[in-house]
Amino acid sequence: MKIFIDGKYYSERDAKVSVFDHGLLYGDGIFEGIRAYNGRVFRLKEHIDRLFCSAKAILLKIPASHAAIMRAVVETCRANRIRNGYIRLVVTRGVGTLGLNPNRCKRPSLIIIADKIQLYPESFYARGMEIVTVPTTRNLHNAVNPAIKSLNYLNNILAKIEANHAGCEEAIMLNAEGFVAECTGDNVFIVKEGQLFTPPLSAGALYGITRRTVMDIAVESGYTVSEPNLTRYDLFNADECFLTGTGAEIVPVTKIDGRIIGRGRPGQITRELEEKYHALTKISGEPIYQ
Ligand code: PXG
Repeated sequence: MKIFIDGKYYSERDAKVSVFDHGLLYGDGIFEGIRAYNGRVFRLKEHIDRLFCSAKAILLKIPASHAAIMRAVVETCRANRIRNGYIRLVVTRGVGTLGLNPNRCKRPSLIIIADKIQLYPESFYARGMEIVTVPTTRNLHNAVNPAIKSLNYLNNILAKIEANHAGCEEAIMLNAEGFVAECTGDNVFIVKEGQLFTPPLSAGALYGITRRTVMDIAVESGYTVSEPNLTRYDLFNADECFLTGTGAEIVPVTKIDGRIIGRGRPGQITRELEEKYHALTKISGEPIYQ
């Protein structure tokens, strides 16, 4: 595997960052998780847009232009002969001194890893997955804003551990007011009486790129999509529920906190959206090979 670090490629063994990098010392940095399908990088522009928005929010100056990062992602995929895979893009604050001061970091580091994707088990897609709500809440907007895809994911990791303790692979996180925000690495949707609902971004959800894509597909297919505040009650009484994310794509949910959702199997609208999403991933994206 060839890993891109600040303009050069390194083998897996030699791809290293300093112990003085503030990405490691303080989680001071940002990332993106992107997928390649069928020789194309899916929604690349949108991921790089979000990377720049995260950077702006944490006052990090990315040491490359939007276009240069797009090119570097495509080139790293090509260098690794990726047709279908997963790309992790990381920008750290860079090497500094012990102490929080980001001004001591001379230059941010840009890392690109293009690898295979680790997926949820096939049975989750075939039969639906069971999830739980957990005690750890989503961060407040005036703390580390949950819209920032920062390297500080400890809040989500704690929620994931809580889900694992309950025997589940994913957690529904509520915000401090008790409204549904999202999962630890996926956005959440419900279907009720033929309409789609997903929590508003103001509830503390990440501006998910799969979320946006699924909303667009649903509207094109004639469904109404709205973004009201949702409570656990709304989830329990939904006809269908599914999660969206770059890694998960669209995964049906059939049980939440012990309550069976709808008929206890993946719903019809969920299936229709899955099919349309997969069709789109096959034909859309930035070509890796000319
Ligand atoms: N919410 C959170 C908190 C996320 O981290 C999503 C929603 C879905 O967003 P996209 O844009 O992917 O539709 C994410 C993204 C991982 C991993 O290793 C998870 C994500 C991204 C990359 C890697 O589990 N989730």
